[in-house]
Amino acid sequence: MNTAPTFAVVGHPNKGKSSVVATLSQNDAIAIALEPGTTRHRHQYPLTVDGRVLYTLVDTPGFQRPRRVLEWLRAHSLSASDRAETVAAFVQQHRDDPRFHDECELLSPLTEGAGIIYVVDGSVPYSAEHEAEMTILRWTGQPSLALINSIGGDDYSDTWQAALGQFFQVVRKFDAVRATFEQHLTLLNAFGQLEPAWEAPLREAVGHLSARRQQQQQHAAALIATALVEMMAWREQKTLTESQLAESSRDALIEQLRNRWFDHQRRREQRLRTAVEQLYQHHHLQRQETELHWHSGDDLFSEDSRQLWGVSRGYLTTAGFGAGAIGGAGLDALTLGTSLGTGALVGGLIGAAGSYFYGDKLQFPALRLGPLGRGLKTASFGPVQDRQFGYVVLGRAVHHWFEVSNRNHAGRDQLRLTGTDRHWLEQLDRPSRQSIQRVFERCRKQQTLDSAAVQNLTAAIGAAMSIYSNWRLNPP
Ligand SMILES: Nc1nc2c(ncn2[C@@H]2O[C@H](COP(=O)(O)OP(=O)(O)OP(=O)(O)O)[C@@H](O)[C@H]2O)c(=O)[nH]1
Ligand SMILES: [Mg+2]
Repeated sequence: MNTAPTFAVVGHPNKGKSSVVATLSQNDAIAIALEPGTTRHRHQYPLTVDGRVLYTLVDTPGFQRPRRVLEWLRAHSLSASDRAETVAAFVQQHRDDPRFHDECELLSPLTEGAGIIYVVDGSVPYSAEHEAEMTILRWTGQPSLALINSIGGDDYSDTWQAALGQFFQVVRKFDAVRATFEQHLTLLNAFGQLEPAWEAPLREAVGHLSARRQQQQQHAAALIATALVEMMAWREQKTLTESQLAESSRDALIEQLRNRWFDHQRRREQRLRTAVEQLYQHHHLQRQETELHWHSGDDLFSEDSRQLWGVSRGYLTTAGFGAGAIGGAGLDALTLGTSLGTGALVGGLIGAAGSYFYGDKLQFPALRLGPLGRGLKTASFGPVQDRQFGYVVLGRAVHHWFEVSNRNHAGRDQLRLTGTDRHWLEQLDRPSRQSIQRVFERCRKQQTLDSAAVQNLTAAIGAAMSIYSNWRLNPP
């Protein structure tokens, strides 16, 4: 079996070393901050897939006294052949010397065999003060790669490129905070070229990471499918005795169940968000998103949500339902049945007017009492009858998945989810549309779902995710 390589990320203080470590180890728990000196000690971050370490990154503090170190090295080296040993001797002798604490921390992993990832800021001009530290790194004799990470807006990468080329085997531009997954893989391949012993393990690492990314997408589709089915089919229920029913006002009962139903849907959507974030190892993500919300007083989504995420009549027609089928109640509100039998669903017939899609003002059907069973009644609210509900939830979920799956683990800014144009889903192929719509209809009518229907739904969501990615990565 191949041994997994280790890379130490080194450089000046505050140039994005920890950001590079976070990106390449896909770990969003690493401290990254504006203040220089954020990283005080070396720390190893392995990247594991299925319990197997593919490679390890070592985060280190920045150089503090490189010229003094170089002076010492020069004074103690007899010839070019003993340079690596001289660096090791320096670390050995200065381990407890507070003046060289940071240098010892960053040089130790190199003396133990780690490869070098040297990080500079390409948005500030090159200066010769870096030459001492670059010389020290060259003395270690380890395989080396330099990354030009631009923190500010200016670009001095050409002069950096020329200077770094004198000291490092490979020089690349790499945006520590915005690098994509593909750029991450490209870097691993470049490292494989540096050191023959690393070629095979890094090629395997690229293979494992790519395979995991595909599995993550499938897993995310399954998470979204499960949440959608639960949300579409959700009913809020309350069992009442006949006398309780007689005492409670019908409006208050509806209000109570309706609020519970909305709360449940919001919480369920949040749970889906967290599950997708965990899947992509974003454990500390700050997210801002408008909650699923409805106009108070009626049960339809706000016009905004519809505009952003709803589908058109044309879409629904091709999903296997005539345009005439689109009209319908928002929520099929309150049903009353005995606690022993299933609730008799009260179909609400709603008049249509005004809204962009079908604009019904929801009216609750008259309360209907089922036959008495031991004096108990079950009042239930839901499932949702608004056919756009599922599309709004789906659109929001796919958008969130896209942002999370493409988010770099060095990002510490808030993830703000705002809407996008709704027409992307309309590129979905007809069989996928039908798979989605079929499940929505079965949930709406409280019919049971077989596993094949859920699998088809998952596959259709997978197709929707690909369309959305394509549309975002290659805008028309
Ligand atoms: N805009 C932008 N900011 C970056 C980039 N890379 C790093 N930063 C910011 O620069 C600051 C320093 O980043 P760190 O990754 O903590 O740098 P470091 O080299 O580990 O710093 P020390 O541990 O203090 O030596 C942080 O505020 C980062 O968000 C980048 O590519 N673009
Ligand atoms: Mg750091």
